[in-house]
Amino acid sequence: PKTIYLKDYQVPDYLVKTTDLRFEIYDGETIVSAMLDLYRNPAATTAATQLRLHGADLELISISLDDKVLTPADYEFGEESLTLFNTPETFKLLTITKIKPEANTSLEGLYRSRTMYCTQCEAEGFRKITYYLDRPDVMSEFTTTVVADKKYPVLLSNGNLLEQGELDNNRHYAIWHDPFKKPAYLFALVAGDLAHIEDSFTTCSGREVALKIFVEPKDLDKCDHAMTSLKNSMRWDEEVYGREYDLNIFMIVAVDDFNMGAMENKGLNIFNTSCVLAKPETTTDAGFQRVEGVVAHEYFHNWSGNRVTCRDWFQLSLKEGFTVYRDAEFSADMGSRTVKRVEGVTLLRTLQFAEDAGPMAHPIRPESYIEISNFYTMTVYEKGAEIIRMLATLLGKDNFRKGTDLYFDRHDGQAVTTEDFVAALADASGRDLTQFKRWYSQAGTPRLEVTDHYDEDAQEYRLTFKQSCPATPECQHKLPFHIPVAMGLLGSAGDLPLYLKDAEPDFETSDNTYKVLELTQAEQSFVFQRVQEKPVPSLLRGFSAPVKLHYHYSRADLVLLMSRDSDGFNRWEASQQLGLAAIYTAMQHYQQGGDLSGWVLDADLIEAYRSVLQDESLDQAMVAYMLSLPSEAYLSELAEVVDVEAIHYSRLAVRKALAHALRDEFVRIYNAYNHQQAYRVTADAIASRSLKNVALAYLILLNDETLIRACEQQYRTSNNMTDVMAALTQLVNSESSLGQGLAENALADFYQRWQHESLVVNQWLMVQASCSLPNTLAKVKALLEHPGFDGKNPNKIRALIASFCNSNAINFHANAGAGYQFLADQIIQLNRQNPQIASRLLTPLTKWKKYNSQQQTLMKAELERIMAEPQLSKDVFEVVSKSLA
Ligand code: HT7
Ligand code: ZN
Repeated sequence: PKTIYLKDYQVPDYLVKTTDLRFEIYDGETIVSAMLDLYRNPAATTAATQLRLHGADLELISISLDDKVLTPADYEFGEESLTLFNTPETFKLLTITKIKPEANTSLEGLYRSRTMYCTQCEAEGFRKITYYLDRPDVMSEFTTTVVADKKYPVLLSNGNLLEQGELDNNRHYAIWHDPFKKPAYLFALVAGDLAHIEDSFTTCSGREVALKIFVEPKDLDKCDHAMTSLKNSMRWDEEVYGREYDLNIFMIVAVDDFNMGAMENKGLNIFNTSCVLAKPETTTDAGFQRVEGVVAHEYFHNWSGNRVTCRDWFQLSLKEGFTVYRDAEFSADMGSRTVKRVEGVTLLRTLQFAEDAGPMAHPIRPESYIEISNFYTMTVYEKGAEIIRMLATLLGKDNFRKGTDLYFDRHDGQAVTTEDFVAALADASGRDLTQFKRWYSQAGTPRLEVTDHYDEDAQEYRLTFKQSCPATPECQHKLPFHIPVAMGLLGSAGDLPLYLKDAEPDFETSDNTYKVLELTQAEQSFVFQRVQEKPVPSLLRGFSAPVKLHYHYSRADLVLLMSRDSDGFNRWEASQQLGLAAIYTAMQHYQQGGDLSGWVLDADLIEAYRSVLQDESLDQAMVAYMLSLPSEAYLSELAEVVDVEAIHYSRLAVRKALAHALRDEFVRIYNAYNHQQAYRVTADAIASRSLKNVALAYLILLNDETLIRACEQQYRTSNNMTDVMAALTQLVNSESSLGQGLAENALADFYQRWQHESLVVNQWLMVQASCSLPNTLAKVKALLEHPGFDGKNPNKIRALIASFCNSNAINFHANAGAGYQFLADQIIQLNRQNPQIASRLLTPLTKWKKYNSQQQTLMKAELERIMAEPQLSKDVFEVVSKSLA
C-alpha cells in the first residue's frame, strides 16, 4: 500500500460549486445520482485537463459531461479512482452509480444498521457512495433528495428541509438543502422507521432552532439527557466562545452499528447509541457523563471542524484536539473541574503516553500515513487537546478568546491548517509562538527532571528544570519544547507568596501564590526570593503540560501536598505518587520471591489515607479518586519491562492491606452513602455513589460473609445501573466461593432481565471479560457463541474482545500466549469484514517490545501470522507492519 505524505500536499485541480444528490433506496441496492457543478481551481499551478475522482465499491451505471454521455474511451478506472480525460474549464458531471448498503459491513459510506439506513463519511467514506473529490479542501453546497419506500417514514439529510411528498408505488421523498459549503466527509443521510423527541433553542440573536433526536421507538425513553446536554452545549458555546448555531434545525440520530462514538455531520449528527441513550435504570454515571461529553463534542464541531474545516487529513488535530479541549472545558463547567481534569489526565497518561512510546507514535500533526482511519488516535485527540490547553494557559483567558475569535472570523468557510490556527492566536495576542509549534511536529512525551536548592541565608529557592524527549519513529533528536509549568510553593502553613527573581510584575493575576513558568531551553533555572523556609514545590499544577515530571519527593512532602496543596489536581497527584511507591515496595518483594499474603503498609501511609477519608473539605469524588490506586495500565506504562503478574498481585496486596487497615472507615462510608434515594445525575450524587462504591470495592477484598452479602443486596435492590454494576463487578471478581456463587446467580439474573437492552448486555459482556480470576479466556470464548453477542456489531466486539485484551492484563498475557492467539484470530476474521475495527483491536499486540522475551516472541509470532494473511486491509497492514519494523 502507498504512503501519503504531508509534504506532497497539492491544491485540488478542480473544485465543486454545487452537489446535487438523489438517492433511490430499494431493498438490496441504492441508486445514487450525483450532479456536480465543477470548475478549474484558480489556485492550481497548471490548468488541468483531467479530473481524478475518488470512488470505491461502486458500480458505474452511466456518466455524462454537460449532457453528453461518456464512453469508456473518455475515462479510466484506477484503484479507488475514476479519471476523466479532456475535461474543460467548467462543466456539469452527472454520474449514476449503484451501491449495496446491505452488503456493506465496513460501516463506512451508506450502510444498513438494524432497521435503518445511515452513513459514515469521515474520513474517506463518501467515495463509497459516489464518485467525488473526496478530500476536505473541496467544499461544496449540497442538495440531497432521498427517495424510499414508506416503510422508512423518516428521510433525513444535512441542512434545512426544502420539500417532501408522496410518490407512486408506496414511495415518498424528502429534499434537504445545506446552505453552508462543506466537504464530503460531513455529508449524512438517514432513512428509517424512527421515533423522535423534539425541543427548541432560542439562539443569542433570537433565532428559533428545532432540536430533534431520532431513535428506534423502543429507545424513546432514553433521550432526555442528550437533549438537555445539547441545549447546555449550545448556550455554553455562545457564552464561552461567542459561537451561535446557524441552521433552522439540529438533528441527532442514534445508530446501533457504528465504528466510533459519533459524527458531527452538518445539522445531522449521527451517534453510536452508546453515546446518546441514557436512563438511570440502564446507564451508569460514567455513561451519563459520556453522553453529555460526546453530545457537546459533536455540537462544538459545528464551528471547530465544520464552519472552519481541515485542509487535509494531516490537520486532523486542528478540529479534533481543539474540540476535545472545548468539550473538556464544557464538562468541567457542568460538573467538577478538578474531577474532570483527573479523569482527562488519567486517560492521557495511560493510553496516550503508551501510544507515544510505541511503534505507532506520531506527532499530533503526522507527516505520513497509509490509512488515515488509523490516525484517529489518543495522540491526535487527547494530546492535541493538551496542546490547545497549553496555548490557553500561555495566552491567558482574554487573549485566548481573542485568538479563537480571530481564527473563526478569518477562516469561516475555509479549509485550513494547524499553522493557520496558531497564527491567529499569535496575531491576536502578540505572542511569538514559533517555538511552541514544535508540539505539532515532534512526537514523544517530554521528560522533565526537576532539582532544587534552598539557600537559607539568602532566603532564596532555586528550581532547575532539564527537559528531554525520547526518540520516536519520525525523529531521533528533539529540539526543546516551549512548556508552561504552572506551580506554587508550599510552606508548613500552606501556599507561600512567590517573588520570582528578574521577573516582570505579573499583571494578569492577583494571586501571587501561583505562577506559570515558561520553559524554552534544555535546561533552565528560576530563583524565588524572600522564601523564609525550605518549601515543597507544587509543580505542573492542573497538569499544565503533557510531560513526565520527575522530582524527588519524600513521603512527608507527598503527605503535605496531598493534604494542603491549594491545587486539587496536585493533591490527587500526590496521593497517586504515594500509592505508586507503596506498590513498588510490594513489587520488589514479590519479584524477589516473597509472599504477599498478609502484606501490611507503614502506619504513616495508612494515616495519610485515613486523613483523606476524614477530610471534610474534599469533594467526595476527589476522595474516591485519591483512594483509588494507580491502575495496572498506568503501572505498565511507567515500567521499562512490564511484569504483568508482579503489577497485578502487588497492587492487589496493597489494596487488601488498605482494606484491612481502614475497614471501619470504609464501613462507615459505605453505610453513610448506601441509602436508596431517587436517582439524580448531579455532580454531588455521582460523587456519593462513586465514593460508596470505592469503599465497597475495598471491603469486598476482606472476604467477609456479611460484606459479600451486603454487596449482593446492593446488586438486587439498587434503583440505578451505577450501583448495580458496581456490585456485580465486585461479586464477579470476588475470590471467595460465596462471592463466586452469588456472582453466577447475579449474572444469570442480569441477562434474563436485560437481554432486550443491547447496551446493557454490553455491560454484562464487559464485566465478565474484565474478570481477573483464572479461566476468563475460556468464558470469553464461550460468550462469542452467546445470543447476547454479535460479531458484526462494534459495540459488542469492544465489550467482549477489546475489554478482555485491553483491560484484563493478567488473563490476556497468561497461558503461554493463548490470549494473543485468540486476539489474532479475531483480527484475521475482522480484517475484511470491518478493517477499522480490526485495526483498532491490534493495539495490545503492538506493545510487544515492553514485555519479557518469552512474551515478546509469542506476541510477535501472532503479528507475523496476521501479516502473512492474504488481502490484508490497508488499516491492518499499516499497524502490523509498523509494529514489526
Ligand atoms: N469526527 C468524528 C470521527 C469519526 C470517524 C472517523 C473514522 C471512522 C469512523 C468515524 N466515526 C466518527 C468523530 C469525532 O471526533 O467527533
Ligand atoms: Zn471530534
